[in-house]
Amino acid sequence: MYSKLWLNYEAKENGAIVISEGFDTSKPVYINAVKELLNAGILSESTIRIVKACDESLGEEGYILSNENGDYIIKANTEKAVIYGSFRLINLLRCGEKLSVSKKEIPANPLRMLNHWDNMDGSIERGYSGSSFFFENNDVVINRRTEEYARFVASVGYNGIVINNVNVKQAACDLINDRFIDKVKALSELFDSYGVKLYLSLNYAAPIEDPAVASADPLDEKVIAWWEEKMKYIYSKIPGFAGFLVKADSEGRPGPFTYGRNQAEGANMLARAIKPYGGVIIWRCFVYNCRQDWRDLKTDRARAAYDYFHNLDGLFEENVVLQIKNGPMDFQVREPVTPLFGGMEKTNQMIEFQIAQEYTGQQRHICYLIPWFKEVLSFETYAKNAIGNGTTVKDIVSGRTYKRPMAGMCAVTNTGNDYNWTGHDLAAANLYGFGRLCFDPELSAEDIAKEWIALTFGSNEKVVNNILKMLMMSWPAYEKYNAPLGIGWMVAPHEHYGPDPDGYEYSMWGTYHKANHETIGLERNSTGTGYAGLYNEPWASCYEKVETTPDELMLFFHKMPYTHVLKSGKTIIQHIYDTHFEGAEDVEVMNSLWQELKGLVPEDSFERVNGRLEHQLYHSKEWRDVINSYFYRKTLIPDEKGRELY
Ligand code: GCW
Repeated sequence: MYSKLWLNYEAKENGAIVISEGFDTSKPVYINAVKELLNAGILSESTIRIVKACDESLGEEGYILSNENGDYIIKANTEKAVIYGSFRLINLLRCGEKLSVSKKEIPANPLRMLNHWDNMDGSIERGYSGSSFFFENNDVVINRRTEEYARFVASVGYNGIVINNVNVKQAACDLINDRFIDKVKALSELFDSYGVKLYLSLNYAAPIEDPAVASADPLDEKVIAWWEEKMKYIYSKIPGFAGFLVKADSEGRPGPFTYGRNQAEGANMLARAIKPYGGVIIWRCFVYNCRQDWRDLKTDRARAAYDYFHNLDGLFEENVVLQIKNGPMDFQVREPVTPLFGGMEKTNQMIEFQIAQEYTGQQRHICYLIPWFKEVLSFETYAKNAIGNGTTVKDIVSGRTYKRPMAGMCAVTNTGNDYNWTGHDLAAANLYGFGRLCFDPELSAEDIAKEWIALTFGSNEKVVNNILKMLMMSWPAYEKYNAPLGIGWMVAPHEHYGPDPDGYEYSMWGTYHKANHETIGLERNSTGTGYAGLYNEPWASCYEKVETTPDELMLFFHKMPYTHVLKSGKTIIQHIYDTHFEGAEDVEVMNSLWQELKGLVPEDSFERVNGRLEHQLYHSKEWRDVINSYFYRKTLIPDEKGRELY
C-alpha cells in the first residue's frame, strides 16, 4: 500500500480525445503520456492535441501548453517532452490554471537527478522512510510501486535516477554482471517509458576482484581493458543505458589515489571506456581525509574538494561530470557555498543537494529545504572568463556560464517504502519541490510549496495558508535550534540525529568547533587554514575579515569570543540563547497551525503529521536545552532574559 502523493487524482477513463500530430505513437513514453491524459479526471471530455513543434528553441525536453477554444494543445519536439508536458498540463489545471496565455517551459538544467542510497539488502543509507523499494533480500524489485514512483519522478520533470548507494558493496557489485543485468535492463526500460534515465553507482575497485587483473590502477593496461570489456557487455545488454555515478577515494571507498593517480586519471579511464556507447561518468568530489587527527590544526576538511579538483580543471574527458556537494562540508543546515563552483572553467559540473534530511531532522522534523537551496543557487560566484550569461551557482551548474553541454542538479533522495513514501507527509514537498527547482530554478520556494499543497491537499484557503506558513518557517526554525552560526556538526555521531555538542570534537572526521570558555570557531582566513582565500573576490576579502563576514557564517570562518557583538546587535552568546528559545517556540507555532487543520485534511495524514509534530515539539526543546546549557556551562554568562538554563 502506498499513497498517491501529489498525483492523488482518481485514475479512470475520462472520455477525453487525444489527437496526435507527427509523433511516433508506438513509443512507450508516448503511450504512457497519452494514458495519463486519458485518465486524469480534470481532462474529462476534453480534446487534447499533441503537435510536433519543430521548434529548435524547445530542445528535447521543452514544451508549449495552450488552450485554443477549449482544446488543450501540447507542442513538443520529442515523445519524451510530451510526457513532461502532459503531467504539467494535468497539474496546472488541477491548480486552477486556465491557460488563457500559453506556457512555454524549457528545463534550465540538462541533468535533473535523484540519487538513491539504497542497498541490495533493502536497507537505505541515511534513509528515513522505511526500506528500499528497489531492492530486497539482495535482489532487484520491480512492481506496481516502481511504476508509481516513475510517474512521480516524471511528473515534476526529473530525468535521471541513480538507484543504488554510492557505497557499492557486496551484491550491488553484481548489478553490472549476469546475476542482475536483465533486471537492471527491465528497470531501465520502465523508467525510460516515463522519460527518466537510469544510472548505477559503480564500484571503482571492481577489477581488483578479478584475479587476472587484481588492480584498479587507472593507467594499468589490464584495468583499462577490463573496463572496456565490461562496458561492452553492459551496452550489449542495455543499449540505452545512461551511465555511472562514482564515489572514489572517499570514506573508505578505493580510488585512483591508492595508485598515486589523480582524480582526473581515475574518472577519464572510465569515461573513455564508456564513451563509444554515449555513456556518462558522474564523478563525486566528496573526497577528503576522513582519518584526520583532531590535534592537527593545519588540515581543514573544508578545503578538500577545492584542493583536489581545482587544479584539474580542463583535464576531464567531455563525458565526465563532476558532482559537487553544495557546501564544503556535508549537508549541514548552514554552510557557505563551496568555492569549487566558480573555480573551474573547463569542466562539466553539477550540484549535489540532500533532500534526505540526514542533518536536518531526518524526516521527523519538518524542514522544507527549497528556500535553502534557492539561497545556494543564487550565490554569486564571481567566476572569471564567463562566455555565457551569469555567474551565480545556478548559472554554473546549468552549464550556461561556460557553455558546458553536461551539467545539472541532483539530490540524495528521501524516499522509501513507507506508505507515504517520505516518512513525514510534509517531506514530500522536498521531493516535489526539488524536481520543480531543477526544471526552473527561478521559481520561488513559496510558489513551489503552494503548488505542492494544492495538488496534495486541495485548495482550501486555510489549508494552503497554514501549510505554507509551516513549510516556510521550518528550515529557519531548524537552523535556530541547531548548531549556531554556521559551525555545524553538534549532532550525535554516526546516526546524526539529536544534539551532542562534542560528539565529533575529538574524532577523525575533520568537523571541529573548538569551543573553550572564551571562544568558539575556526580561523579559516589567511591567519588560519586559508580557506576564505579559495573564493573569488570580493568573497575572499569578505570572509577574510570578521567585520564583513555574514552573521550566519561567523563561526564557520572565525574563532570568536562569545562576547563579540554581531551585526544584529547581539553578542554571540545571547544570539545562541535567543535563537534556541525562538526555534523551539516556532515549532509550537507550526503545531498550532497544523491543529487548525483537523477535519480539513485527510484524517490519516492529519494523524501521521501529528505524531511527528509531537516528537518535534519534544526534540526541538531537547536541542534548545542541550545547546544552551552547553554554552552556559562553558561561559557562565547568564541569559539576559533570565530564562532557565541547566
Ligand atoms: O554525510 C555522509 C554520510 C554517508 C554518505 C556520505 C557520502 C553515502 O553520512 O552516509 O555515504 O556522506 O555522501 O558519500
